[in-house]
Amino acid sequence: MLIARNGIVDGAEAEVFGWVLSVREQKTVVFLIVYENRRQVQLVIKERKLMSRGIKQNASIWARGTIRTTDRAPNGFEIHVSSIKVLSRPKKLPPFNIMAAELPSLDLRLDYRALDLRRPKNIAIFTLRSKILQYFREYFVSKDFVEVQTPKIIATASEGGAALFPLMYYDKQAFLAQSPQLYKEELTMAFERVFEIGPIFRAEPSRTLKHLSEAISLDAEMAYLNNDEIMDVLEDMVKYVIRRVYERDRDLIERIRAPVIDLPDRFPRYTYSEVVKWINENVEELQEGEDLQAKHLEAFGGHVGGFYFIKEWPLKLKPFYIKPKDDFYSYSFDLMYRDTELSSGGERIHDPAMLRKGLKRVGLSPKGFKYHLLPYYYGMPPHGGFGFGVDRFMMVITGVDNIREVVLYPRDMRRLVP
Ligand code: AMO
Repeated sequence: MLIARNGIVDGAEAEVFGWVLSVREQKTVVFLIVYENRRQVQLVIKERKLMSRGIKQNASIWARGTIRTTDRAPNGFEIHVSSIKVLSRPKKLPPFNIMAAELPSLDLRLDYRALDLRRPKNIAIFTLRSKILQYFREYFVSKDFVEVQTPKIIATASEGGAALFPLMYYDKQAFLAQSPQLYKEELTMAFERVFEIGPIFRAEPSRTLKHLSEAISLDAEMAYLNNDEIMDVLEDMVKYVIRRVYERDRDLIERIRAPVIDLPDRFPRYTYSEVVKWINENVEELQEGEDLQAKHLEAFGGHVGGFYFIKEWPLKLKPFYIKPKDDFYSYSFDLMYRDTELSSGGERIHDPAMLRKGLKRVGLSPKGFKYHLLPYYYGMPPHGGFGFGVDRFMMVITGVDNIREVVLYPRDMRRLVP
């Protein structure tokens, strides 16, 4: 907390509470870079008796002094210290220097995550993450959506049975929610347009750079829109947020050294069949109906470049609630950035008899979905929406190649602490 009387002007008195990022000692002067509220402030100590306080990296301090404006300091000013107190001294030598040019392994950094988060790049990444969440909300509020929170302890699967975390709910079996899917669909009955930003839990035995056991999903669901109109909303949302970041947060982007993303006028939209045809011509033989594998998406994503949609997937590759287009294809889409899937969505079935058929198609029992099927008999509107991976989007925006870098305390197959 910087308290500057009369603002940041040369000669004004200021007080700082913060923690020490670095200490640079010279013969007649000590420079401290202190983080106060995620911003760097340079403190200059010239008085001998203050210099001998033994202030180290990571200590929390209070200081008072006079502001001097200068181009040499971060943010254009430094504080010439007249009094300084250590409020908390590190008790141990840290396992790594948060200012080191060479990074320790991600595993070691995650073991000491709270300390690792003090690295300037991390402070920038997670400040940006917070801003981005704010921009998502801004977008949805401006489009008249209602923000909702749906239960995370649930009784039935939504994305298929395999990837659930079971738990005991008093004397019953329950699960952690894989997605707000069924609730957000039901909520279109009353609210027409809803969105939620919350955790999704996936017990996927995958050890990739893009999968977590607990991820943050931005889910939107809207009544009365068709597949292409839903893609329009998703595309508009992504563009809004990226433009906002480049308008407002250039400093954070620079500190992260993130690549600047080109936004085309329109994200290209390919049907699944068009992609399969391209794979057959350029990569290897692939049958209609087979899922696209990582190597296919790498090749196709490399060919297209940035953002693009793959739409109208075979029904058999999509969950039970997706609306069939015909016997083989569906009204569905994935939003991709190169080879990374950022979002999937589509139109949904709103007829109860068809929904029962959908459940049976994937081997789920309509009995288990009794409470979800109920509202469908009372005038469920046609609706659709998407789930968008916030952590994956952060990977794209920051240019990191491991999803764990953009999550405060990642959860994966091997990590449950801290
Ligand atoms: P899906 O399962 O494709 O769709 O998830 C939507 C988006 O969430 C992100 N995501 C993940 N991110 C990190 N780790 C994971 N394990 C993980 N799983 C998913 C991805 C993905 O594109 N109910 C549908 C959405 C809908 O139709 O509205 C669903 O959950 O970015």
